[in-house]
Amino acid sequence: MLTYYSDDHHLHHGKCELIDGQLMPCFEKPQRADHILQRVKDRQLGDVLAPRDFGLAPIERIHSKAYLEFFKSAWARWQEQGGKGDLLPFTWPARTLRRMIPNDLHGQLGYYSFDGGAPITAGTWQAAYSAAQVALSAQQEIANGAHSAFALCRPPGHHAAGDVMGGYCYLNNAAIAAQAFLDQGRKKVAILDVDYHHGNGTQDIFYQRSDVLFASIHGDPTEEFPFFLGYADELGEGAGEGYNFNYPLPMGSTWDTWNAALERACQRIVEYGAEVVVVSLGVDTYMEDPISQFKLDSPDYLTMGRRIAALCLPTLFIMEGGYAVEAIGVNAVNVLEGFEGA
Ligand code: Q9C
Ligand code: ZN
Repeated sequence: MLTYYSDDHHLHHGKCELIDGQLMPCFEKPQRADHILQRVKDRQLGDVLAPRDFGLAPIERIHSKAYLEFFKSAWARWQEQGGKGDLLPFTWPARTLRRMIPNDLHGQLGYYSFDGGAPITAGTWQAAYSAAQVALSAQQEIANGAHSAFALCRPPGHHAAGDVMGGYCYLNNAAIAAQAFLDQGRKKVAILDVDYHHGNGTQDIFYQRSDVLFASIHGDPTEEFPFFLGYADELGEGAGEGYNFNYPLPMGSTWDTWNAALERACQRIVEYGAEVVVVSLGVDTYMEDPISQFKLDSPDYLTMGRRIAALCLPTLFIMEGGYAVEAIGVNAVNVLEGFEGA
């Protein structure tokens, strides 16, 4: 399997996030992708290629121009104001407030985000732009006939909606790639989101559409981030009704529970008649993940890959979360090796 990868992810390295009332070093850090790349090489998974540049057009199929313009220029505006640290939001248009777009930088930052987990730094735009190009390059590989490809993306994407960043995510790499398949003539794309967290951004983007089926296995949002989306009764809306499937699982879930949900998700994908599968590949389901509460072990990821391969569909793997940095390479590449039947 070919891997697409860009060193540009190093340009995004946020300092801190707020957890338990304390500023902690960001869990979403460059060493994550470095470890995965190392494992890809150690296991000789296949060649590692630099992305092509498909420009902004395929990104604009998912994200609004206003959002992209804001994201692209936010750091320069912050510098003009003499800003020193990372750019982080602190006020959001929550339930009692109006959804205005104010003039002020921090007002706009609140408008275009849903949490304080997505810091904008000097290189964040370039890193996120390159991650989207990595996803598009791997997508192109499959469009050209490959059975699978791996987009080693960072920062991740599945929490980002059309004009909202959050949860370490800015551009929704999986959604951008799924849309590219459709724009090239495919009619039915399935997105299987195996990250520990619900892919709220991806769900929102495709919620009213039947050309993308979204299935997500994740920590029950009554107990876990992102809290406000990802419940089992969210089945899609309008033309999208019946094309969204959530499998929230209790804290502490082990492989057997997780695997039963995977089986149900795979059945939906088969019933749908998907032509291609995009896997939002988070490995924060791992038992030693520092911010998550599932109990998958490293060999389980081989089994996961094998089950996904049994769908017998062209499969695009897009990297999402996973914060047990030492193990993330083994776990992510195990899915890919399991898929390939290793
Ligand atoms: N600083 C992904 O796995 N945690 N995102 C909330 C606030 C947010 C995880 C703590 C977790 C986001 C792609
Ligand atoms: Zn996650």
